This record gives sequence, C-alpha cells and structure tokens, in this order.
Amino acid sequence: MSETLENLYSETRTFPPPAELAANANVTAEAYREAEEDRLGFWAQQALRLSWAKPWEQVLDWSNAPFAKWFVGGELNIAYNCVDRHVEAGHGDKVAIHWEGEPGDTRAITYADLLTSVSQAANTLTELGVTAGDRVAIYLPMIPEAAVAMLACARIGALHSVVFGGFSVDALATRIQDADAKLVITADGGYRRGKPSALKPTVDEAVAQCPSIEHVLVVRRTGEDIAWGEKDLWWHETVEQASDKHEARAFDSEHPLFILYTSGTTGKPKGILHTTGGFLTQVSYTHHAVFDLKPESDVYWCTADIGWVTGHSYIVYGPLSNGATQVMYEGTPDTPHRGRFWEIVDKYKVSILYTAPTLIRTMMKWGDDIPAKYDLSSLRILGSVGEPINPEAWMWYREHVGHDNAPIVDTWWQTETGAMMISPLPGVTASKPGSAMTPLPGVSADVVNDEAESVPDGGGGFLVLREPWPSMLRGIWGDEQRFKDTYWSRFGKGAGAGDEWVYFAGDGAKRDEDGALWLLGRVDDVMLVSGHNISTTEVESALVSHPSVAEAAVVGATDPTTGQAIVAFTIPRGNVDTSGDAGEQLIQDLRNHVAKKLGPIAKPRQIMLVAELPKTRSGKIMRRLLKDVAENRSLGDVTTLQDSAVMDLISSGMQAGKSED
Ligand code: 6R9
Repeated sequence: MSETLENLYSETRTFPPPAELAANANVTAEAYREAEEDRLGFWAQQALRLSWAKPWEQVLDWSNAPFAKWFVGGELNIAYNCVDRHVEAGHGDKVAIHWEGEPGDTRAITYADLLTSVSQAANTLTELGVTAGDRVAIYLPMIPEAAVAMLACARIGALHSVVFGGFSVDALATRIQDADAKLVITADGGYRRGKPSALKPTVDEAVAQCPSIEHVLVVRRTGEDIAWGEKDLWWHETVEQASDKHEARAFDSEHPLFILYTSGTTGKPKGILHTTGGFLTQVSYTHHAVFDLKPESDVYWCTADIGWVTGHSYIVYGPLSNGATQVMYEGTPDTPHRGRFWEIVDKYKVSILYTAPTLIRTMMKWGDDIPAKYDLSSLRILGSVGEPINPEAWMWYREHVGHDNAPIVDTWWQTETGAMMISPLPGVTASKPGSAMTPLPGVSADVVNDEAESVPDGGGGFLVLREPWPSMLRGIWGDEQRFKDTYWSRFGKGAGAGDEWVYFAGDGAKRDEDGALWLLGRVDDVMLVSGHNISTTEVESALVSHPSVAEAAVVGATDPTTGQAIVAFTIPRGNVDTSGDAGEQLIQDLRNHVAKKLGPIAKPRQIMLVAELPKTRSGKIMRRLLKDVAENRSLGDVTTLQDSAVMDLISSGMQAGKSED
C-alpha cells in the first residue's frame, strides 16, 4: 500500500442517541474531556471500579516499551472480582447466566452457584497439581463449564488457553505444545445443528502427541459413548464432589491471565498474552460504558463463542466483573429454525445484544419476516464486532432488530487490544451507519500515511495506536522478537523513526470530513487497481447496498492490464431469482451499481453468485482462500475454516461460470 487508501464511499445519515437513554447514560461526554486532560488519571479512576487487595504504586510503567506494566505493585484476584464480591454484596441469588442448550434444555446459574462451581473447580485443579503460572488448555462447547473453567484458572493464577471447539487435532495439538499445557478441560461433545458433535476423540488424538498433558478433565454434556484413557477424569466425579470452600489469593497486577492464539492471515498462530489488572480494568470499563449496562435491569447477550477473544472479554470477564445477568447459547442460529436468536431475545427479554456482522448479513439473507415474528421490544442497545459492518447491514440491524431507535455500537478492537478501542458511546455519539466513529475515552487511535503522519480529514491510510492502553497484549508467548516485529516495527521508534512507540494494528482506515473513523479491512487485503489502493470493505459495502445482495467478499486478482482486478463473490438475498438470464442480468446490474456508487475504478471485473462464503469460526471472511480461487491456485491453509465444503462449491462454480466483459 502506498501513501493513502482511496476514500470512495460517502455516508450522510446520522442517528443521535434517544433522549431518554442519553439522559440516563452511565457515561457522558465528560469522560472524553477527563481522559484528554489526564489519560493515566482517567484509567486509574476506572481501575477503582474493581476491588484491589493491594493498591498500585504507579499507573503505567512504559520504561521497557513496547512491554507495558499497568497498575504496578497492585494486587487483585480476577475471580474474586467477577464472582465473590457480588455474592458478598448480597447479589448471590441474582442470575449470572441464563444458559440455553441447543436442544432446548436450560440452566439458570446464580452468582452464588457460580461461586460454588468456581471454588470447586479451583480446588480440583489444585489437587491435580496445577499451580500459578501453569497453562491449562480449554476445549469446550458453549456450556457454563467453559466460563467456570476459565474463572477457576484465573482464581489460582493458572493461564488458560481456550481453543475453539471444532478446531482440528493439529490445531489443538500445536496450541497445547506451544503453551506446554499440563491439563486439558474438554467435554464428550456439544450440540451443533441439531445433533451431538463429539469433542473428546479430537482431544484423545491431540493428547497422544502432547506429552506435557498430565490429565484430561471431561464434562459430560451429550452422554455419547467415548473412549476412556488413564489420564481422563470426569468433571462430575471430581469438580462436583470437591469442597466449595476456596480462598482466592491476590495476584500481582501483571500476573499472566491467559494466552489466546490468533492465526492472522498467514503463518504459525501467535499466542497473544494478556495479564491481570489492566485487562480487567479495560474490559470492565468498556462493558459498562459502551453497553451502558444497568446490572439491576439489563439482560445482556453476546453471541460470540468462548474460543474467540470476544467470548473472553465480553462473555466472561467484562459482564461478570460488572455483575451482569446474561444469556449464553450453545448452538447455531438456525437450529431448529431460523428464528432461534429472536426467540431467545423474546424469551429472556434481552436488552443488550452483541453480535457479528456475518450474523446480521445472514439474517438479512434469510428475510425480514423472521425477526418480525418475535417481540424484540426489550432490545435497547445493539453491538457489532469482528468485521466492518456494511452501512446497509447496519440499517437493517437498526430497522428490523432495533425497532428504528436502539443505538448501534460498532466496536473495533482485536485479540491483541484485549478490549474495545474505537466505538460510539450509546448515550453520547450521533452514529453513522458503518462507522466505528471515534476512539473511546483514554484511547488514542490515529490514521496515518507511510511516514506515520496523520492523514487529513477525508483521507485514508493505516490505523495505529499512539499510546499504551491497560488491556494491551503483553507479548507473544515465547517469542519477543515476533511481538516487536509484528506490531511495533512499522512506524515510530521501533522503525527507527522518532521517540514514540507506535502500535500498528494491520488494518486500513479512513477519517471522514467529520473526523469519524471507518475501518477498511486488513491492509493485506487492499487491492491495487491501476495505481489506486482500493479497500475490499468499500466495494463489499457497495455491493451489499444493492437490494438483491445479502453478503459480499471481494479480492484483488492478478490482471494483465490493471495490475489487480476486482473479483467479487456475492450472496443474493433469499427471494432473488438467480437462474439463467436473470442471474446474468443481476451480475451486470451489480457491476454497474458499484461503478455508480464508488466510481468506475471500483467496477468489479467479475462477479460470482455464491450460496456461502468461507469464514473463520469467529465469522470473518477468509479472502485469502477466495483469492486462491480467483487466481486459479490450489487452496492454501484451510485449518481455521469453519466449513470446508464451502470452498469446493465456490471453486467448482468459478470453473463453470467465467463471466467477464
Ligand atoms: C474483536 C476481534 C481483529 C480484527 C481487526 C479488524 C477486525 C474487529 C471490527 C473489525 C471493523 C469492527 N475487526 N472488529 N473491523 N470494524 N468493529 O474481532 O478480534 O478476532 O483478533 O480480530 O477484526 O480487522 O484487526 P480478532
């Protein structure tokens, strides 16, 4: 990418917060002013929302940059903050988790229940020889034991490394080996798409390659037959029989909390390391501020999987530290029917919903009539995370889910940032559809050119973070050099330019005429067409703005005339006729539609109509694989792909219909 990224799309709609919400918001515009005047003082104030066993002496130690220390000298226990203190405050009977299994079985878990289970699990882990600093791999479905296991590790100072249930033997084994984990916590299986889906056989195969594993702790979920080895222990025969008395001892603010592997687009997965005090401070504050959480009345639901950072920060640590009541759902959105999500919102009167653009676009594809069948009036705030949300998907979310008045918070952040960084505040910000708007109080994000200079309003470039933040990653497990190279060597001091350390997020972005930020996707995906740097996001959003399109993925394929040419893979909405001539006509209409919205430079060379797109388990489109298809190469690494059959379908379609002009 050369100096800047083209800014092709312009958006004029804005939606101010509803007056009543603004009047009662947890956080007002004052927070931006306070943080602006005294950033460290602001974060120290937020840290006081937690319960510390020993106060800190220094808010930030940045002398060993890019390795940060936050709340230096302070001590706290994370599980105590997420569980015990709510029980001590008299909220033991309050529901922490309304769990909904895919087959329709349910459990209501109070904070007192959670304290019992976490204490029992902490005692069991200790009996199994797990001590502070040890690593524990967690490979579980979306069942309450996943949260219990994470909190039990945190309680005794062991690091958890959660691996998506559904990752392959190899993916699990390499993560166990890299972290040198002692224990795996898993289940016989979970329910997905209406049937039991086994997990234990994958663990058995992985553990056979991992001599570091001493024990495998197995939750019984499906009751299916499984093989049983000498390292295996049932959860119900150990944890559920253990003493429920466990004293939570305090750990240093910089004590490691967890490792979470992120694959990025290429290469060996990186074990992103997070620590205790700063992480909890920022997840807790952002959950309170961005969702305006009122713990006494709100019902919160984050649809993420626990194996994604969103599940760590915004199912476990953020909501529980704030004493929230939340919904946790085991299964898929279309089991047993496509209204399942809305049925759950209606049933539990969910008031805050946090989901991903991929789900919103899927719901768009399935049709407006489905959410219309349910009472969604309890919803008062809607969140989005994981990818840029196309303006049209944003509008659909607002109209069909948020009854035209619930504010949408589009939250930009990463596994590496640990917590939200750029997002509207629901009681303050007048939001634009598709924009994450502005950095949160205490966060300094910028859009820069190659020389790390801020681009003017209306310009595009690289998204960077100029100041350290409490929940920032503390490194890559076992690889200091890779940490510096990946995030700190592109701009600023680490690049030999100036005195300031500048974090490069790997994303492209633009700042519009009003100073609002628009995320434009990974810079690796930027297309270079006849000398113009065009973001995949803008072309995808232009396609999704056509009434016949639900979802689109765009890649730059090598082209003899233009360097790269735009190739689009497009999912039509449910009711659209794509057979024969109608399909050909639609493709021409779409090409013209993009040219009209963004200018002729962005007109796709080729458009494929497809039924599905390749996605990761967290719902991100894997453009790299589509590029392989568009350039007629054999497919690269597919280990993080959610459904491998999708690629066969797309490749065969690509061979059949090469429509260009
Ligand atoms: C939380 C999470 C991080 C990458 C990030 C960016 C993309 C996440 C986004 C977004 C635009 C948003 N991303 N949220 N892009 N708007 N609101 O997703 O973490 O899985 O590590 O992914 O996801 O590209 O760099 P992670």
